[in-house]
Amino acid sequence: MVNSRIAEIFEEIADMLELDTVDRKFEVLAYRKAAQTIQDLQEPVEDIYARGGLEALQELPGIGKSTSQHIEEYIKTGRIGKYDELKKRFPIDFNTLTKIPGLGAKKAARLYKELKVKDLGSLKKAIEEHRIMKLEGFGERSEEVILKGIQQYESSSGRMLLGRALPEAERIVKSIKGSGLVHEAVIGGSTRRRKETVGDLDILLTSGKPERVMDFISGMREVESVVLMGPTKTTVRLKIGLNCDVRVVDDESFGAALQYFTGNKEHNVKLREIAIGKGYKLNEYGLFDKKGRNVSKDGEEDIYKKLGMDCMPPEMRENRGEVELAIKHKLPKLIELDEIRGDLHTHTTASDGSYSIMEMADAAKKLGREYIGISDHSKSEYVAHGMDDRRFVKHLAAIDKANDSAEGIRILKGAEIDILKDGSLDLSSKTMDMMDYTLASIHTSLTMPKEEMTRRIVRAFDSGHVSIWAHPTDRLINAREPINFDFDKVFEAAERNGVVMEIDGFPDRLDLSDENIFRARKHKLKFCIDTDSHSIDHLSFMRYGIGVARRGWLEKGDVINTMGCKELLSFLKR
Ligand code: DGT
Ligand code: CA
Ligand code: CA
Ligand code: ZN
Repeated sequence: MVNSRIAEIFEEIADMLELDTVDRKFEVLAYRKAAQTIQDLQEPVEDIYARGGLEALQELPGIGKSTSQHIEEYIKTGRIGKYDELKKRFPIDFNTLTKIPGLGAKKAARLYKELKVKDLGSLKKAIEEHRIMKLEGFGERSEEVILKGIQQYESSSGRMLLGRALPEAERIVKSIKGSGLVHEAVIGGSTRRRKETVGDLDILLTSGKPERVMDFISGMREVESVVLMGPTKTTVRLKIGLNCDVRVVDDESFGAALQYFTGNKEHNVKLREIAIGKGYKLNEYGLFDKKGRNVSKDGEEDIYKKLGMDCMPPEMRENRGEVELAIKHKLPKLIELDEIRGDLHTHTTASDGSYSIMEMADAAKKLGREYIGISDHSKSEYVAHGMDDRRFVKHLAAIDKANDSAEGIRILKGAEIDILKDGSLDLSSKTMDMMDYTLASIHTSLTMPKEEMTRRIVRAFDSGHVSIWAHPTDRLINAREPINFDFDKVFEAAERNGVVMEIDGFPDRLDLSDENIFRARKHKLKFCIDTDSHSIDHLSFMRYGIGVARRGWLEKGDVINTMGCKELLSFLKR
């Protein structure tokens, strides 16, 4: 997709500008901001340009005169001159190298200058030959760190964040439906189960004209090439760097095929065994009785019913005990997106967000939210313009003022407060007491040993000033490992102090993860599903948070932001 490519180019321009001998910090920041905006757009940037030209582009946050001209240039010519020029000076594969944990643009550039390392291959060779540890300021330890980073990069690459894969799958399904050639078009596989990363997309269709459908698909603008083309099964390579399997089945096989292409393999195997035990045969074409008749033509629920169980939501189909519960008719009633009434983790221009308090509130209202909590950073997040006590007091007054003039939405006073290295919090109690609630989170010293990290977190909770623990493990999917701490000790401290566990819906975070939600559920803990929005476009990330929560089997009653505002405020006051 053009959006991702332009965002990538802007990021790389920023990487290269950072290497310049003169300080170009502001330009660098401008390109990074522009990259973020383009990446977050909900529609193709070509469409915005087609509608309103350069002016429309410049209305986007962080897009200025020169970045809008670059976008125009890219749309018209497929190139950006400035990028090509810089690339001549730095022929380095930044896109890959900077994704390796432990290796930023600056280090990559030094490795190029001194060792002619320009891509992953030459980097591995330099490590093998121990040439990096001989460089000044690198040493044996950084060679190890880079090596570990490469391993992490290689084991994770190939799986795409759900936050990128799902919108792409939805666009594809929409245009397939628009072709008029299909009866049904649905997303299956891990995307339908809302797994945090996706290996490939699986799309299931029913149609009387399978060959014409396959032709249509190979010509779609999202498609880069055809990997494999058959009359009922096609695999295409998408421009965003993901494969997509498309299968066409007959109408009467639809339910069985959807069942087959949704549950993970272990779930499906278990179901097939149960089918055999009941004298059936289950495969992607149907549920067949002893006489070979397809007895399930009424969708996937019917298959589960005929096998003697309730049909569970796709997010549960991972063979984690759901089949056993379904047989006993004891499935939980999972939380739904429309039960969410507010969002408690959002940033504004007061720290590192792109929009004002009022703009965020208006956007949240449009999504049907009844309240929005503003939670900007505290002072030790200085790169994010975090605020000290003095600035916070003014900022809280600004929230009050915005709240007075806001209609149809309540704006709550919060903060995202750093848990410092020793476990103390980054704001005074007096300032925290002026807020409706606080988020606390860790952003620094992430590699502390387990015991020390556990003490740090427990001490923060025991202060009695933490309402919600934000993005608890601090992992970034495919990019940064989670912090190391004793789950049981920390969850016990949370229980003791009434600290709520956040499920951060930001696609790179999804933190707590589904597995950690399972761990947390062994304790008496409540959860809060947030978006960690830095822009109005991020407010819709709530659905990813809901996906994880459902994969962790959470119900409405487990999640505090399903409460109405009044009830929530009295809950947070305890
Ligand atoms: P992914 O693509 O790695 O993120 O994960 P999935 O779950 O989408 O896996 P994928 O694309 O290999 O397969 C799509 C669906 O097909 C998946 O939901 C399970 C099903 N499936 C794949 N292989 C088998 C198999 O050997 N037996 C059975 N019963 N089902 C399978
Ligand atoms: Ca798949
Ligand atoms: Ca597949
Ligand atoms: Zn944070």
